Amino acid sequence: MTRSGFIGLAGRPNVGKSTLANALVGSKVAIVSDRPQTTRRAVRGVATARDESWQMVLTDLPGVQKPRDVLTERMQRRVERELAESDAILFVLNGEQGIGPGDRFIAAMIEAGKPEAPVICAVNKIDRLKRHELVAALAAAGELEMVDEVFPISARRGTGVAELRARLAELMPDGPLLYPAGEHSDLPSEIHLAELIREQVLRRTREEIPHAVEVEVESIDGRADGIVEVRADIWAESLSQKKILVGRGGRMIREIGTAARRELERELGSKVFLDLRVRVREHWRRDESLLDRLGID
Ligand SMILES: Nc1nc2c(ncn2[C@@H]2O[C@H](COP(=O)(O)OP(=O)(O)OP(=O)(O)O)[C@@H](O)[C@H]2O)c(=O)[nH]1
Ligand SMILES: [Mg+2]
Repeated sequence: MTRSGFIGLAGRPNVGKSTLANALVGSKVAIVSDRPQTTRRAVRGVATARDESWQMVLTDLPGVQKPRDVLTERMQRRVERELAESDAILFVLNGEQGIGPGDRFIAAMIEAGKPEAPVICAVNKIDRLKRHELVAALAAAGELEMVDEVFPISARRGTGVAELRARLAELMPDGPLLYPAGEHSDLPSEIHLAELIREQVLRRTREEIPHAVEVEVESIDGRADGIVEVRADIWAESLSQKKILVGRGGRMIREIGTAARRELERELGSKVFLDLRVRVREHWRRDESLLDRLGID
């Protein structure tokens, strides 16, 4: 008999949920950046045992914070729905920062949403902690009433990830494998490639720009010469943002394009021609039909 199930990742923005999802899956399913609210869409990452005795489907979710607009409202509702349907909840804390009001808000949300699912707490970024700080962080996590077990980890370095994965696998209910064993993610390739481009934008921009930018891949075409042609638009919400993204003499967009092309080549395993344009689309974050099309629900 095999075991399989769903695990929802919850936690404040920037605590390392996507880094952890990638580490548990063993493949890059979600983009990572040091800008808060990097993740906008729920991404399912699939981890399967080598002997195919279990499978867990990890749903990497946007970091929870107070909704500001239609985009963040949608993100929040999705988190609540996903957690309600999970077989186990992985609650991620930033061990560096202690437990704050944001963490308590999420703890209350988990408790209200699905009290019967086991809640595993991962205290992340322990690579940054001194021994006594680690002890204090683990004790604080253990005091949260809804938390059943606590695991110290460094998602970035991989410390403690194997132990956490083994425990999560034990918590999966009996059931058939839900995805083919070689599959790591459920994202359509247009969206995954758009995310890889957006990751490069996030790395190079600050303040309101990371929140204002969205990327849409228009087409992916394999040419006869083996090169894959990818056309994509980067949207800004204003002309001044567009100017920053293009940069003086087009320098910024060239840098983004070169870095993104390398990422796409690694992902697709072939040479890529990337045609990248910056466009202005005012208030896209409030445009419900557009958010639908982008798969942000
Ligand atoms: N030092 C250290 N940094 C980490 C670790 N895990 C993640 N980070 C960094 O923390 C930042 C945020 O990581 P993400 O994985 O994007 O965080 P997230 O929780 O998915 O953030 P949102 O999608 O915005 O909610 C990135 O700069 C990561 O490299 C870790 O174990 N140690
Ligand atoms: Mg994330």
